Amino acid sequence: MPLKLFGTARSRAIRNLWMLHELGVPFEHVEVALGAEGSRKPEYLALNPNGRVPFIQDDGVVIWESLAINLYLAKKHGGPLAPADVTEDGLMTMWTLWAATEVEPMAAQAMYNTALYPPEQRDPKLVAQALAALEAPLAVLEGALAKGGGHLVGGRFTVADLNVIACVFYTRFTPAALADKPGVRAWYAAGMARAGNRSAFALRGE
Ligand SMILES: N[C@@H](CCC(=O)N[C@@H](CS)C(=O)NCC(=O)O)C(=O)O
Repeated sequence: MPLKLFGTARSRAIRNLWMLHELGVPFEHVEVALGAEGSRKPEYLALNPNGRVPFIQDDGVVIWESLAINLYLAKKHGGPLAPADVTEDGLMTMWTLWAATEVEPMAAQAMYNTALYPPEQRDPKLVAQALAALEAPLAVLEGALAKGGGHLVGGRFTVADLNVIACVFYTRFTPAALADKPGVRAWYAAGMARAGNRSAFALRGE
């Protein structure tokens, strides 16, 4: 049975669609919507009790958490995106958890309050607060990319770059966040231009 990915492309499932296209792994995409009409229906709650997407079913196991799914896929299928050894594995896990904790929450706050919430619910104060909180981690990222020759681990594009770009993606409605980060901008643009990324984002019409 091929791997099954559950979750609409207009959700964090886009991260896994990107990864699966990079790897060229055959998979079935189950376009589950968000909430009561989708991810919270009993048949999906039975697979992911969080009621959220994405999640995968692979070899009889269900794995949720979009960024963890990508680390799993990298290690399972190998190749240049995957860790070559335990040191790279540690670094890729480090960058992934860093993105999930230091970047994603604040970037999401900026994104929702700039573009995704209905206009009357957007709070510019929260956007300013989020951008201020992102300054330090994005400076760390700029420095790491300068040191790493434009990549985070191993001098090549890996799942670490993919997972971190997937979180930096949430700053796309607040370009001020990256205004003084030319290294981050170039790395982000190169990642988003990759063939695997384009094939995945085509599913969102982007
Ligand atoms: N940390 C989780 C977050 C998953 C998540 O919040 N998914 C959203 C879509 S991007 C969702 O399913 N929302 C619907 C709901 O919570 O009912 C991950 O990265 O997979």
